[in-house]
Amino acid sequence: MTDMRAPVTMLGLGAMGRALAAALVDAGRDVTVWNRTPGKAGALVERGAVEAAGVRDAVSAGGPVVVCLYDHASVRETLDPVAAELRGRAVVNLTTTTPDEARELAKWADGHGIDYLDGAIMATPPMIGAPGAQILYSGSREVFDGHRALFEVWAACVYDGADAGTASLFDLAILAGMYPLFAGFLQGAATVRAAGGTAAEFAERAAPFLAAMTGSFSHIARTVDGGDYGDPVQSLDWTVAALDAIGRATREQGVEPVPTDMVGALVRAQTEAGRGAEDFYRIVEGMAGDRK
Ligand code: FVH
Repeated sequence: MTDMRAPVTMLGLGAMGRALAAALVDAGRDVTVWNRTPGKAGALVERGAVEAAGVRDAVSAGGPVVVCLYDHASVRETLDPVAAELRGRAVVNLTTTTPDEARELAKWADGHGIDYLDGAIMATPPMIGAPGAQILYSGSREVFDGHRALFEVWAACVYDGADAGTASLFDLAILAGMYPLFAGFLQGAATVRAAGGTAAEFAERAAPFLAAMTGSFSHIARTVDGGDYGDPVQSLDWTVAALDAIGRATREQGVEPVPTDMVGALVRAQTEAGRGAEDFYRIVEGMAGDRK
């Protein structure tokens, strides 16, 4: 069980680090903060945090060490010099890393007798402590269970198992869905704006439909996991025609339909291989090297 009065150290006061530290301070935790470039702790110190002059001072405050830095390399650069001080301690790394980078950090931690938990934040800084924020964790179960109440100050938490790379795997796979969706949304916004409308009126119409479409993820997932694309909701041939129409409508407004052309390339690879009557979702096999 987490002792909510126990100290916690926070390394990294970028936009996300500050949001995480602020939530802990507001929850009454005894928080020591450090940032490479001084001057970012002012508001936190006013609310009760202690600013440490260096990483060594920061970790000497005790309790779990939460790391939220730019990338994998900055985490190693920051933690390497204090590895000995961290022996027997819990390190929770919320920095975005690839699965292999997370595993490398877990191995590094193991070699120094450090208990390592990796975390992937599925939220933006203003969402921390608010409904809708989620953080995925994987790695040390003991650290997850031991500090769960602390994690719940930030967001709903999910433990994804002992492999430290799993949280990063899901994180970056989810973001792989978000960026093309945003790019497609922006293609639509550019098209509507070029026709004299506003992005705001486009967003009003797009949001309910796109939100409803995420309801089909479980059906798509069942099709992909089953590997049978023979009973299509939307065939690849039909999708070629739909994407062509979207491309023409976009170009009519002088906008380049780069995001939908990218989807078109995936679809055409399938139709050119003679699979036009199969389900659109079959493009997943092309991404995975078309082993079927
Ligand atoms: N902000 C967000 O919306 C996303 C949401 C999902 C998860 N991410 C990840 O969280 C990590 C930190 O993100 P951030 O938003 O706090 O990032 P920045 O505001 O850019 O701050 C970066 C901090 O990292 C420090 N830093 C950079 N390089 C080093 C280094 N070599 N040694 C020590 N510290 C370093 C930087 O320090 P400074 O530039 O102020 O001195 C900031 O504290 C990130 O992995 C996101 O992917 C956030």
